[in-house]
Amino acid sequence: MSFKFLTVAASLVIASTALAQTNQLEVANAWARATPGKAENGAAYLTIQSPTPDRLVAVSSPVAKKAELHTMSMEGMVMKMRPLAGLDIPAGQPVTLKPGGEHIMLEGLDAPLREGQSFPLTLTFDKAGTRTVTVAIEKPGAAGPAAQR
Ligand SMILES: [Cu+2]
Repeated sequence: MSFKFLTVAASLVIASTALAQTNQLEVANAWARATPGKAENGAAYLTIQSPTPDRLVAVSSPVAKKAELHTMSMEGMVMKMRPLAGLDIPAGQPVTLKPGGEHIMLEGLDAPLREGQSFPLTLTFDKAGTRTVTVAIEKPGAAGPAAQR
């Protein structure tokens, strides 16, 4: 008589993370559309990722008199923009500001945003403090950032 021992190896598969581990809040892929000559306003877009919950509370840029966090939504057939007091950044989940949604409004541009140029943008977070990123200016009507640089 022989017993067959089935050894159930409780194999704890520890998934190795291929993703870049960040231990602090990061802002990436900041971009804006070029603006036509007389436009006084522009918008900037970017992606924010944080390992811990945080909140974007203020934005500023030297190229505009005022920078504001905005949200955009359809109300009936009309696109409406509203200022936001802040934007929550959940832990570990990238938050992307993009055309048609949340964006950073640049009001009172000193000069048109020209394709190929860039400008600095400073974001202030509740916990992570400030981050200054370089915003790449893409062509008018661009749908997203060009190849990551
Ligand atoms: Cu806006």
